[in-house]
Amino acid sequence: MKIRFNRRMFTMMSLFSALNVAAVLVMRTGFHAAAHGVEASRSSLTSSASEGMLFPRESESREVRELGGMWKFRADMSSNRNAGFEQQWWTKPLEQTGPVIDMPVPASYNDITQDRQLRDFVGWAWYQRSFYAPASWKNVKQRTVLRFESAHYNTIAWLNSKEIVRHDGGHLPFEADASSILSYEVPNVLTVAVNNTLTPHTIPPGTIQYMDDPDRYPPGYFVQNLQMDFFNYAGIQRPVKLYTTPSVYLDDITISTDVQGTTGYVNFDCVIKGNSSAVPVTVELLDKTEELVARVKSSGKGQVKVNDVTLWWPFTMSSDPAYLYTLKVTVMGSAGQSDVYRLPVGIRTVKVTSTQFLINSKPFYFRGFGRHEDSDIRGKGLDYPLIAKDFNLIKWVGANSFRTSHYPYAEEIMDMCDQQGIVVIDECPAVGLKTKENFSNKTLAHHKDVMTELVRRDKNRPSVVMWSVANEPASQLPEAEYYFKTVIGHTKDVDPSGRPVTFVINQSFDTDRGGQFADVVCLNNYYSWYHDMGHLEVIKYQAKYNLEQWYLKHHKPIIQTEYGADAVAGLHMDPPMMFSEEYQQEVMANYFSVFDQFRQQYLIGEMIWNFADFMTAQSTTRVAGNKKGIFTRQRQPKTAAFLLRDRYWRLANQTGPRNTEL
Ligand code: BDP
Repeated sequence: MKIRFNRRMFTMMSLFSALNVAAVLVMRTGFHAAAHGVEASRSSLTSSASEGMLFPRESESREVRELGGMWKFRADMSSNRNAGFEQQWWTKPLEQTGPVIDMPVPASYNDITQDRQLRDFVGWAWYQRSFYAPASWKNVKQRTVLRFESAHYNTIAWLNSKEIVRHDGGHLPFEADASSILSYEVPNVLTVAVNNTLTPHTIPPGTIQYMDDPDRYPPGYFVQNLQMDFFNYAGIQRPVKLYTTPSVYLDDITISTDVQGTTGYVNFDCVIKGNSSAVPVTVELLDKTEELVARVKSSGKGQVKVNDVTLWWPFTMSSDPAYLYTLKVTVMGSAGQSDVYRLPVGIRTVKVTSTQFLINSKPFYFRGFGRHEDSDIRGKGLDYPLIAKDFNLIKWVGANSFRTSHYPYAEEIMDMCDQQGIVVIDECPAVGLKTKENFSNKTLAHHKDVMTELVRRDKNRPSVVMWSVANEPASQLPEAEYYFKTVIGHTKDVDPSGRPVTFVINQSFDTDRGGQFADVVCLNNYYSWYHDMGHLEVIKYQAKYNLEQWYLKHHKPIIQTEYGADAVAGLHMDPPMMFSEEYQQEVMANYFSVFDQFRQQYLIGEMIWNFADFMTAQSTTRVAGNKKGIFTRQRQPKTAAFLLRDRYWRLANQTGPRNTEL
């Protein structure tokens, strides 16, 4: 991606992280540094990490309202990208600052217009909209929370010209209590600035490279280099919501489940806020038909016992997969006002041995995908028709799992996984940690924050069976050893349910230093694609040798988390050549023959790269994006999809009762 900036902008971007840029800009416009600077925003991140982040769900005590639709939008195209801060755009209607366009929320802004500059824009993009708050919200006995399901990458939001929240990092939610800032008789104005700059210390990292040669580049020319293989889509990509709770409310709940014989156990730990003294909490477990299974009164911590439990099983492992109970939590507030929150709960266990991955004590074989949140026009914007289509395709193929490569997916997607029995390896956005700088203490501290936020968000989900703390880091570097020991250890500390933790490796078994800390070895390789090009016959040898060596080294189960080949839909070549549909099929068939040798041993899964074609930065190896999908970007099957479908259903039939007719 090539972007033109002047030298001053480059200096600021390269010297300071996106967040620091905000701080510098604000200081230059005369605000008090301590209140608006880096330290202030860091501490607000830390304090928000200590609060709950329960997905907003409606109930008799809670209202949820989405602020979706067309917002006013202006990318700050000023040469230093500083105009928004210099002119304080959050203090006035955005259209009074200059030209604005309509921008849908949620969506990435990059592919909405015909403007190449906006597609490849780096810097602050400004959004604004107004809304009315109903009079019923003007009530001291309740609070109204403003929530962003995510915005990419660094965000500052102002409500009625007052800064209300800022957040460092994409793909994860953040929120703030808006009660004291809301207006009632007049419209409320919400302004949001989002900066997509990636630096060596952001997750994912990136760099700005300055092109100094005046004979070859215009003055001030530089490029933003990505260290990942997907387009850096940006903007408010997931819903913005307002939701209410009573003033005494359930802030967080952590559950873990266990099974002994035919009895299930749900351990719960509630955090109640809004009252200094302990308040009574009633926890009820309801079955699928809303029948009461058990009721426990406590001060927030306890256990629910379920006789003749119906377990949460992955898709195709039971005739009734993905069974969800509802944990209804009622917090008794003052003056008879109670808060009610309903958490879907799947009762299941997860265990890893040296050769197996056990769900409910049964061996689980991951038949899945690496995926992306990616589609035409929307970029990474949340889109319900796309979500529904993708889940239909996942099940049509007979898959039972995917990895959220390479960042946490929307909670609306995670809900579908819980409800449909699709097992998830939940990955954080640490993709492309390649340099020593990417393993600095600064990155490590941020990486730990990100894992805390991810676990806080997804800890109660039955579909999530393992955390992935990174994809393809330079794990051969000496720095990587302490780094992965620390991030994996931290992730285990913050997830009391004890899920296994991994990261995805593309280094060689004899140089990698991080795999020793992972519970499962996850491997990516592209035999006969990135090397031995065109030589399909080497796959059987190289894939076999690699699996054997990794197992010998760690004696841990292995998942092939990526393999595959690009295929341009409709390009046919026989004998197969690279980029043809036939070549993609042959790569798969050769890998399958190796997988079949190790499936009964220690190979516990295969995830093809990728579910669908997706957009990347421009390069000679990419034909308008990465074409390794078995579906096109428009979700039409390539021939490979039929091959995979044949295999996945065959494997499904060997391992358990399937619940869909072929
Ligand atoms: C792997 C990466 C993935 C890429 C894929 C590829 O994990 O993000 O898209 O290779 O090159 O290295 O297709």
